Amino acid sequence: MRFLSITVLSDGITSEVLNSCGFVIIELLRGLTLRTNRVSRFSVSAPLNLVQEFNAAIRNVGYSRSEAVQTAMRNLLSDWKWTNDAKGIMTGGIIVVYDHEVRGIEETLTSTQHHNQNIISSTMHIHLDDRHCLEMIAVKGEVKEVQNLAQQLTRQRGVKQIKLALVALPH
Ligand code: NI
Repeated sequence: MRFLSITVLSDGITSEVLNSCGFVIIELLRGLTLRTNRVSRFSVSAPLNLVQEFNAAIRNVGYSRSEAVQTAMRNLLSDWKWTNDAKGIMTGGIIVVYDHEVRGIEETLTSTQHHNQNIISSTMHIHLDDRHCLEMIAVKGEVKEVQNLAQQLTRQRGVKQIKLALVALPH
């Protein structure tokens, strides 16, 4: 008799399955569990070096890949939800990391910022290495507009990371 365990992608639910009849049973149970827990499976494409770094980092923390991706998804949702629910004038910064060798990225980022000059106070450009740049865009404005700007920047090809840090104006 062999003991096998499978981990099912859902809210941290792990099923220990006693298997004596081979993988058919496991697959059946997995299908059943997936249906009953309303779990969705999906595949993700990412650059190899990003995946390697991710795997090493989560190994250190003792996270499974599914748990780590779920945490990242929740963090992203709570970041955006926070700004979705917020109203009024906020101030802070948008940090954008991008690959300046991607064709057209510099022009696109510049023109996006020109179109949003009403909410941008200033931009600091830092050359990170031969290929990557970081822009720290200081913003102040209606939170919806700031969020729109961040979303426009996020969609640009060549943009690798965006962080939005906003605070309400003190009363
Ligand atoms: Ni640069």
